[in-house]
Amino acid sequence: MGDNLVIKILRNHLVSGIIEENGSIGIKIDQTLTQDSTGTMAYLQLEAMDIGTVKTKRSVAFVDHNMLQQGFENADDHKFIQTVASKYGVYFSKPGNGICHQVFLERFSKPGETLIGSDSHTPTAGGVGMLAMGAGGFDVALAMAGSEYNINVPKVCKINLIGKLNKMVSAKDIILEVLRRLSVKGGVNKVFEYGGEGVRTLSVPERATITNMGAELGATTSIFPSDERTLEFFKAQDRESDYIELKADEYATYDEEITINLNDLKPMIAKPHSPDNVIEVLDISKTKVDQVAIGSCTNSSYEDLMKVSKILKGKKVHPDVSLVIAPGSRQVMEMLARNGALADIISSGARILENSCGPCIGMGQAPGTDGVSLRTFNRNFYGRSGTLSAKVYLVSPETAAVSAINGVLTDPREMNVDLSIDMPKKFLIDDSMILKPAENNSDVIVCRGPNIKPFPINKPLGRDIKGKVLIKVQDNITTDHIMPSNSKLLPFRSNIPYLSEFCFNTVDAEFPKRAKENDGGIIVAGTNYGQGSSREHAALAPLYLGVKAVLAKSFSRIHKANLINNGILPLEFKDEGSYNSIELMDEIICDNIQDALIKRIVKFKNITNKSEFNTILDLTDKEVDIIRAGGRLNYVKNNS
Ligand code: MIC
Ligand code: SF4
Repeated sequence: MGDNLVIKILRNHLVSGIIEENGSIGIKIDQTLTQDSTGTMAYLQLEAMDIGTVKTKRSVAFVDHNMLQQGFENADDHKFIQTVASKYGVYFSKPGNGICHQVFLERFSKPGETLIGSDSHTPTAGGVGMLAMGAGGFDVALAMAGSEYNINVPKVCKINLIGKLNKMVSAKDIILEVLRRLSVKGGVNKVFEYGGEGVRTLSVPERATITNMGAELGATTSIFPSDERTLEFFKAQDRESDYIELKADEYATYDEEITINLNDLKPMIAKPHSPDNVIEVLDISKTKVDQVAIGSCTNSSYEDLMKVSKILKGKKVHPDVSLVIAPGSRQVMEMLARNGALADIISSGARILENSCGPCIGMGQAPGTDGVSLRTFNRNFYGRSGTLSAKVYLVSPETAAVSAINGVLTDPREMNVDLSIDMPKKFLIDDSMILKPAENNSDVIVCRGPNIKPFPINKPLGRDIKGKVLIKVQDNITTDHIMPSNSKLLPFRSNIPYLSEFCFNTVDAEFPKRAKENDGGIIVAGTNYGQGSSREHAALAPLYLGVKAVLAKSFSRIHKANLINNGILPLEFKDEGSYNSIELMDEIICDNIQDALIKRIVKFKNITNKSEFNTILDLTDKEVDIIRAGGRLNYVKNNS
């Protein structure tokens, strides 16, 4: 018997706890990343901790989300992040340098190291054998301050890849197949470790597509071994010295194992409005398409866009289709420009966007009314595109490009193009848009625009928890439902009072008003509550509106941590009947919450319908103390 790769990395980074089933551990974090839409808040929290410069091996701040500068807000936030990064010892990747995950993979990733990022797609770096996890901004700020990162010991599931992909079938189809089999909650408390002979048929960018979208499984992270293909990538990035070989022991054991035969895979598609709503492209081919969008941290690598350019070369985008393309990084864009591929793309009639998240986060390119949009992205949650009536489908770059030409959804295997690419032995290396932190940080003045408002801080927990049920929602509610993002709202990520007016906007626009009129209250939800984005704002806005507890059938990992960090109780229903017994605006009370914290069972009385029910508080002792203190900042201050 031997160790799998995940256990090896965890063991090398273990700071507290024991690696055992259902255990909770603290690990050392080597690197952190932030992006601008969660970063402003993370750096405000870092400042509030008052720790001097960061204690990690390397921390990087990216600007890639809030790129449209329709008013002063985003530009001010970029300046805040640039100056605060410089002051606290953090590298700064300027707007225009690319999407955080793509640039991190190219320039900073390191096999065997740990990374947390204030973005749920941080696992992208698992493509080179990093143990990379998404986290709330506060947890990232704490890691920068040198604290351990706490996680539940995950189950390790091996995904055994055998065979080789057929022509026009791609890495995106592999992860869509995994999502089809396991669903958006199939990965909760698991790490997916890829292995088997099929691994070596996949390049690093292909592996990164898979680990990136592993986030949609609700997984803690996903990881590939680091092998000769990884070395190839590091050599091309002129970072051979960052490479080490990493693999599982020969007789490594796993908690679960799944096999995917790559030879059998077909082009796949996720239908609206969930990434696990997956079928074969052929099943709905000929659906009329209005918009095609290629890019995002899932599919914007040099390799992806070279394939797209080969498909588009000498052809024209269908007259009824708007094709938009956003390369993942400046490195990718410049290489395409220099080798002529960009000219082929432009000549086809594609619209070129800047190297950023763009339409993936609703920063422009919202589809028209009832529009059908095919996207190479990772999320198609309701309303995320900016158009509530739009139908967003997730596909591979091959399917997207071929469909853009035909004007209807097309199985790319219908087109006969040679997509083999000679990968350059050396990528174009120019790190001039990555700014080093100041050598003398006392010289740096942090610029703070007027849109940056203080963030809400909870009060220590009292004797009871009492309130009205302000909203009752179903299963799989995403943080996009709780705290929507689009080009109009994203500029206010550092202004919680304003943002909170839009909390649950696409589900129930009356929620903020109801919360204010009732002096806060309780949220009731189904399974997998808070899946998707890591945005802490989905906890901060409810906190600002006075939410004291969320009662759900189950929680997503990152959102649960965000609730705890903000002192909001995450409670799990014991049975379906309890969930069913509660109605909107019922008044519920637990009159001895302090005692309940010790027992980990919280008993509620429903004053409105005179019933009772129990909920479970599945927290570690430290998390209970954080809740008692009224959130992480109070806890850190009390314990320093
Ligand atoms: C996303 O893809 O949903 C985002 C926007 O990148 C988020 C971060 C955010 O909400 O700012 C994420 O994935 O964590
Ligand atoms: Fe950006 Fe979209 Fe990736 Fe989120 S999923 S980091 S919005 S490209």
